Amino acid sequence: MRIEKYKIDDINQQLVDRHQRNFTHIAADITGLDTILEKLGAFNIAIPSWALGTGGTRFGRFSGGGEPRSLEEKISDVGVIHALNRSSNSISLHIPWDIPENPSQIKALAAQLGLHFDAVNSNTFQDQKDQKLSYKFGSLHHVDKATRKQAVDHNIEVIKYGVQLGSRALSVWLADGSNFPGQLNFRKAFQNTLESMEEIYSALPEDWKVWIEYKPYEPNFYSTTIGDWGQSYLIASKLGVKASTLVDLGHHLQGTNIEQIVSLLLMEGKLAGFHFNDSKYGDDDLTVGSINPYQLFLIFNELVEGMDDKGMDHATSIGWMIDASHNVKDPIEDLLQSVQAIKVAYAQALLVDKPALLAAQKNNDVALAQEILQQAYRTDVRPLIAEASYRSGGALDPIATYRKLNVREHLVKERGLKTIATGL
Ligand code: RM4
Ligand code: MN
Ligand code: MN
Repeated sequence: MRIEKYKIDDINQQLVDRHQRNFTHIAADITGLDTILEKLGAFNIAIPSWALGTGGTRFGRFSGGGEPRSLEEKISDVGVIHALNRSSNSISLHIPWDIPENPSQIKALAAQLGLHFDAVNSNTFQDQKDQKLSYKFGSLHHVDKATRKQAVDHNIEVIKYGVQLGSRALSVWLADGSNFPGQLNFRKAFQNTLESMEEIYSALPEDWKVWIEYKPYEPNFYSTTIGDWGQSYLIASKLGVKASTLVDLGHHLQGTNIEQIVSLLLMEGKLAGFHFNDSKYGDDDLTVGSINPYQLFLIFNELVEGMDDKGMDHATSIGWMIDASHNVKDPIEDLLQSVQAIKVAYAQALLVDKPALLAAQKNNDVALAQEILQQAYRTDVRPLIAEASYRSGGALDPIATYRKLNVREHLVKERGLKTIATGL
């Protein structure tokens, strides 16, 4: 399904007076308003192909209606999201959940909707049908060389798909680890992983990057071979300039200071980008900003400060992606909420009075430093996001517009009530 622009414009007309009042109110207090709106307009967040169907838990999956049944339909759903918010102009594929049978056709379809392909994700955490060797005891770290090679070859194949689609990065997340003390020799597991990654690294095209994700536990509960940012960073720095560390917000133990990790990775030029989501307990993959929006703001505060310090372009220097999966919400609404939450945090970070914060830090004025951050955090920046979206031809209120246009009802008519989505 495609949303024609005039339909969005019609609904915007109904909302625009109220929006103008709110926007004028906040705009009056903002210095550099146009630059902020331009930055917000340029900021896009990639949508993962696996988030467009209703997710499940290990106990079951309750499918929603009108879910995409093919890669083409997933791309079409990202097209819907992008038409509404003008901030989701790319899609990230997970191979083999989404094998592009005809890459040039897929690429053309995406281009028609103003979309391109973000990082491609490999998958060596599940055994696929007809797979020769099992990943039960790991993939790139496996004790058996032939199994490692199979996993390396898979990653190289994923790069090949990515090249055909115009992607520029391979994202690697490994489930490799152990469940019990004694199961694994940590050093050997690490060395094997490094060697395997070296082979993958040498297959990267000139202008490609490899992003290495870490995660402390699950599915393994005693050790994970790339379990934290230090281990990812170690591999990334041994590999070279094309390798860096990907931060998935849900992949930290409770209480971890993620913003500090982000700040240092950025300082070292080793921050690949993000998998945004939110969590209460672990890798919950909840809607971004639904549990701890202040943490998200603090992360963006470090990002903006760190990127500005290095003269990096906010929109394009690192990878921005959502990695979430839901079992109770309409996935499109959920993704619209996630993108909105990311943009809110970004806008708030842009509002932080940097010179004042620097001065407060210099004077050890702790109370003032907190005031400055919270002044920005407590500003209702939603009219800024709406204005940026409006100026780019998007909806003032993407979710309200999605509902008014009965998009899900149309999708159910088109695709049926019960569909089996691929992937998660
Ligand atoms: C993992 C990790 C990966 C994602 C899979 C589906 O926990 O976050 O990025 O590809 O889940
Ligand atoms: Mn992830
Ligand atoms: Mn995850």
